[in-house]
Amino acid sequence: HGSGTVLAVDLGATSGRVVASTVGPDRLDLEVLHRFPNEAVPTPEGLRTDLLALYRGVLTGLEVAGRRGLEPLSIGVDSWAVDYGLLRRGRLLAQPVHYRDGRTAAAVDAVHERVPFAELYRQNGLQFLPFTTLYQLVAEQRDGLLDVADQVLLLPDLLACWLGAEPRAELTNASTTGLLTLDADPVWNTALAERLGLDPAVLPPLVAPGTVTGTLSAALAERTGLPAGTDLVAVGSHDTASAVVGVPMEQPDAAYVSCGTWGLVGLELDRPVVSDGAREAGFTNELGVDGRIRFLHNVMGLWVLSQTVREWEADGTTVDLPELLRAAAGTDVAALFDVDDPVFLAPGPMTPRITRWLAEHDRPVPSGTAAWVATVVASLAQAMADAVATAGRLAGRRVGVVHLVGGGALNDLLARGIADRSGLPVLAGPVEATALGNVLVQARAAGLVPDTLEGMRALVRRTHPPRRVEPGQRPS
Ligand code: LFR
Repeated sequence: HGSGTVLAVDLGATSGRVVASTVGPDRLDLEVLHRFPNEAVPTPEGLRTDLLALYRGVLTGLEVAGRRGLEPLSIGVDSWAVDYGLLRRGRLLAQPVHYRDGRTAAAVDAVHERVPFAELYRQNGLQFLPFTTLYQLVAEQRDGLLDVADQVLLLPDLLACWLGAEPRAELTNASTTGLLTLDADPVWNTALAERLGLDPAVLPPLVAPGTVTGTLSAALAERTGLPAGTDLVAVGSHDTASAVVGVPMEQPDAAYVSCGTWGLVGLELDRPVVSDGAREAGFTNELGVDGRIRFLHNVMGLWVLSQTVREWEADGTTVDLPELLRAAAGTDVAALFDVDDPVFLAPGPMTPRITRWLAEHDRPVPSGTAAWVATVVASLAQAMADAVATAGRLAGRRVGVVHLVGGGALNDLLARGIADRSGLPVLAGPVEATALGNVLVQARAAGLVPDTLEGMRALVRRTHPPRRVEPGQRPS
């Protein structure tokens, strides 16, 4: 294997970045070329994703790469799941609706009337989340918007198209639509789509991660200074699929927590688990790279903390989060709340919702910012530790270690909370697991890294060794 450079575009729920990585036999460097915010826009029509701002961020990142004289072998795009753009004859019809928009409420009932949730779960294996693409599409249908669209493109596939790729649906993200079959060789579930009144013709051809879907357009090569003909590679385009590629798991007893805005907590399996127990526990079977199953539960994640901090900042308080986390570490937690309660899903102030939840459950309400932060982080850690235990129980696996990757790996209070509450060692890092996973799938397509996920994860372990936190360990 030689070495080479690739570019990863990684759009998380709160920020996006363009990173360059040079990959070789013992090398997996990562440099963030450009980072930009991802802020949903509350419009009179509802909550929208600012796709143009994201695209501008991507272009700026590619321009930085061009100015540096980088000659990447390829570019790959990943983003949060489920959201999409509606197109007609290749043109985007409207700003994409943001998954936190409440418009699916009526569609959820309509879908479950036609296909009861238990049956839906047997077909697509997805935990109930009101924003799963199929509910969004049914809402769109009821609003008449699908009448004019001839194609639905998931956001990373749409952005790849704008860079020059063919319109495709990459499998890992396609699995979050709820419209894929659960077979070993998944295909669009056209029968399900039709039962829901959706025309399957709007769904683009599927491609597996690692497929070259086009080359950077001539116009963009010229604009950015990147080589004409740079390949566009479909990666694990669901950010969580890429993150799981980047988790340096070694043994089958490893669980993972991919923690950013969301906390995705579970196991990597060879086959889906769609038992009644898994359905009732809210466990999802999303497709991973190489046909692996991401058997996991969506925990509300750092969203709850970041919205809390935002609320204080909006009230004029200056918040130093690292300082608050240190103060929180020395604070007793009087009560936990259920971070998974759907009341915490929508944007807006958090402490009033948490206060109401605690009052309704006869639990004490924290006072002072440090006690609040301690309560939020402990509640998150508890939900994550519970999900690890449930995943092991449902899949019949003994869990011996928990990997914590993503931005949450920087949060020592969270890492210790998960270790203490699960009784398991936590291996924290890499923080940029998603970008690494994106990079690795491109590097493999170029023949730079081993063929297997195990080989790629060994490279992550050697180049980005995680930090070990034992249960009961005091802050260092
Ligand atoms: C994480 C994530 C989750 C998905 C949620 C909404 O960024 O992709 O996996 O459930 O965002 O798309």
